[in-house]
Amino acid sequence: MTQPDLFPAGLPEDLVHLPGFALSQASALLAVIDAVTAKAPFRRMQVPGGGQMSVAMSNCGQLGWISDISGYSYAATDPLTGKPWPAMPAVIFDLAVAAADAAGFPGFRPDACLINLYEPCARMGLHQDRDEPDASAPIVSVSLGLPATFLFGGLKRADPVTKLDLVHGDVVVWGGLLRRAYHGVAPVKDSIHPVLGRRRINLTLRAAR
Ligand code: MD3
Ligand code: FE
Repeated sequence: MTQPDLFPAGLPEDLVHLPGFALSQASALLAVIDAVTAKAPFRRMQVPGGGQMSVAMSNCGQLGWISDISGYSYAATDPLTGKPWPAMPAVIFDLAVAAADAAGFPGFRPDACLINLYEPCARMGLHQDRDEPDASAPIVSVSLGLPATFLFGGLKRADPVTKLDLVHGDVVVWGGLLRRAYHGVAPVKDSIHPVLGRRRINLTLRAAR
C-alpha cells in the first residue's frame, strides 16, 4: 500500500512563492545583513555526529538557531561572541510580516532570523525544521544572490521531492502541513551574481517560541 501523496496536484497550497517580493528592498537588506554579520560573524557550525555544515550561518533577533556537536537549539546568545544576537532590523521584520500577510498568515511575529551564506558548492541536505514549538506559524524564506534549487518532499524522508528554483529577490512562505516536511537546498552552482558575486544569502524567519 502506498502513502497518500502529500501534493497530488503539483505545488502544494501550503507553499506560497512570491517572485521578486524582496527586490525593492534588496540593497537595504544587504546593508543590514552586513551590519549584523559585522557583529555576529558568519561561521560554519558543527553538527551532531562530527561533521561541519557547508553553509555558513549567523542570526539576528531575540533567538538564534545554533548547532554544535551535541545538537540543535535556539539561543538568545551567540556562542561565538558571548553576546546577544543583534536585534532584528526593521527592514527584515517588516518584509517577513508583509510576505506572511500576502500568503494568508496574518499576525506572524518572527523572533528569529537565521542568515545562511552559501558559497559555490554549499548545500543543505534534506532535513525537517522541528526546533520550533509552534508549527502553526509559517516560515518565511528570502533568497538573495546566486540562484538555488530548493527541494521539498513530504513528512517522510523517502517521500518524492519537488524542485523549486529560486532567484535573487524571491520570497517563499511555507506553512500548514509543509511546515514539517523534509526540505533542502541543492549544491549552489558557481557563477557571479551582479550584486552578491559568488554568494547566495538566505534569510529564514521563524517564530521560535
Ligand atoms: C520546505 N534554509 O535553514 S528555509 C534552514 O535556503 C533552511 O537556506 C533554507 O532550510 C535555505 O533550515 C531556507 C526553506 C524552507 C523552510 C522550511 C520548509 C523550506 C521548506 C518546510 C517544508 C518544506
Ligand atoms: Fe530548514
